[in-house]
Amino acid sequence: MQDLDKLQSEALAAVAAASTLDQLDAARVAALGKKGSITGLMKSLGGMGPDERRAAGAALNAARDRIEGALAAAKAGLETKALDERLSRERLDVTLPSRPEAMGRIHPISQVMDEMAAIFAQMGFDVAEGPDIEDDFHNFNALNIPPEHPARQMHDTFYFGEKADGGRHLLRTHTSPVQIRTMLANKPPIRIIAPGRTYRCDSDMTHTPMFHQIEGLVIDEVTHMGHLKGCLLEFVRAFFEVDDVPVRFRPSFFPFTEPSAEVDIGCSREGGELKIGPGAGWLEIGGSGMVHPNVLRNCGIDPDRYQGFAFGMGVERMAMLKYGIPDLRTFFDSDLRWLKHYGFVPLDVPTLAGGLTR
Ligand code: 2U9
Repeated sequence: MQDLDKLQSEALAAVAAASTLDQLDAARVAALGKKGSITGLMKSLGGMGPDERRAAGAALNAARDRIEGALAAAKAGLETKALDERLSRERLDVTLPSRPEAMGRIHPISQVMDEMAAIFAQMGFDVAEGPDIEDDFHNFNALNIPPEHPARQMHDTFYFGEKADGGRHLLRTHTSPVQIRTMLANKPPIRIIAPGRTYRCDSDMTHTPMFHQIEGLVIDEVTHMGHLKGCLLEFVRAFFEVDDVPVRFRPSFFPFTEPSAEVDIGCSREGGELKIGPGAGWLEIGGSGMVHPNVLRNCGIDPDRYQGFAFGMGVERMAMLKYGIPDLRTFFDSDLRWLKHYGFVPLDVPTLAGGLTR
């Protein structure tokens, strides 16, 4: 027992010297393990007389308590140190952008639809949406397109099987049913754009079976053709970021508008490159007109009191013109090299104040 002070000092020194949890455990085993130095002294208690054992036992218990206390304190200290080191090593600033760089790109179709929505939102239009799967009424009848109209022929429209009531479901051939649904559900004044996917059974160099349109509709008591032209003029100037784009209306025919006009914008060719702005050339960008009284009537709106205009544009065509994309079919190839070239950085959200495209 004369060794106790020495063994206790050695054990406490080993605990103090441990700089890792493994070294600390080794110090514990050396003193208090099965074959440890203090445990060895505990075993010698059995060979002592009662008085001697009481005194030695108390001294041994005190030594063991002291060593255990030192072990617990050292363990807590080492664990805190290890955690601090790990936290500083693994520190993550969640406010930083992803690294090494933002890899994804926004598809030009999405970008152009966002740009168009930003321009029309500034003019006070709401964005309306509707289902891709429509019926004869919303896609055709309500739009003053009679059953024998060419647009209803099977070769243009993707039809589903016949419904129980004899009607048919179909993939919408334009976004116009969205405006029909809006007029059926709301009273004028109405001022909406309807961007989205449309489908026609047609596929060649300049047609894909799925494409995108953006259409606009304004209905109130006073809106006339002059407002239509002003609205589209404002739009093309903002969209092409050119101040003096000429806009020309050419008389046309659509079943859902009367009068109707095709919309052209001025352009020139400089060394083979197309430039939007004043020049000798004209480019068609869409169609427009005053909403046909029959269409208003079909939607429960009194054509003797209300009137308004509508227009439609193809999104792919607008994207090709603005960003010089030569081939329509490449929009749907899912080619990552193409997307890296023509796509947009996600954080560059188009706004009029910040510039549509920086
Ligand atoms: C309602 C009333 C009228 C939407 C219109 C056009 C003219 C038009 C084409 C442009 C290019 C389709 O993608 S495209 O081929 N669109 O020429 N669209 S007027 O008129 C409407 C729509 C809804 C209730």
